[in-house]
Amino acid sequence: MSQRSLVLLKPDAVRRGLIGEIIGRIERKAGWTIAALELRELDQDTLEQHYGEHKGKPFYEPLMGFMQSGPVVVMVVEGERVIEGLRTLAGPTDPIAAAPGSIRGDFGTIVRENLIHASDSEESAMRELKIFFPGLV
Ligand code: YYY
Ligand code: MG
Repeated sequence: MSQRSLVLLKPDAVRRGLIGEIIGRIERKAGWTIAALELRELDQDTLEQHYGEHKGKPFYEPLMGFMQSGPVVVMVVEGERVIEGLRTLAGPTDPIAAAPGSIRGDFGTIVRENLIHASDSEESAMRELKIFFPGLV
């Protein structure tokens, strides 16, 4: 079942020089391909659409600030069960709870600075792909 997922490599990943490391892990998964890739600075409006489900939560405003603290790699990854697979590759939201071997488990300590976003369901993927790549879907 081929799918598409929206992936963000967050400002901490870019600042720390981990783009190559993270993209390398994604590229090495059999049959997965990068369908789009761009370095972008995200504006408030785009981020409000993307993280709308979290509006009002205590971490929302700091998250908005963090996501605008530097450029982000915006990607579309395509392939077999890529939505679930990327969530596994990333690890759980809290990097300290994430297993070594996962991206968050290997490189993160702080929840907000957890390096990567990947769509959590087909519905989220459709919604997020439209926000970041309106011409693609
Ligand atoms: O989908 P995922 O990124 O794993 O987590 P979400 O629960 O959707 O939260 C989005 C984003 O918000 C998370 O990647 C870090 C940040 N965040 C936070 O800073 N503090 C929390 N307690 C929960 C989430
Ligand atoms: Mg999420």
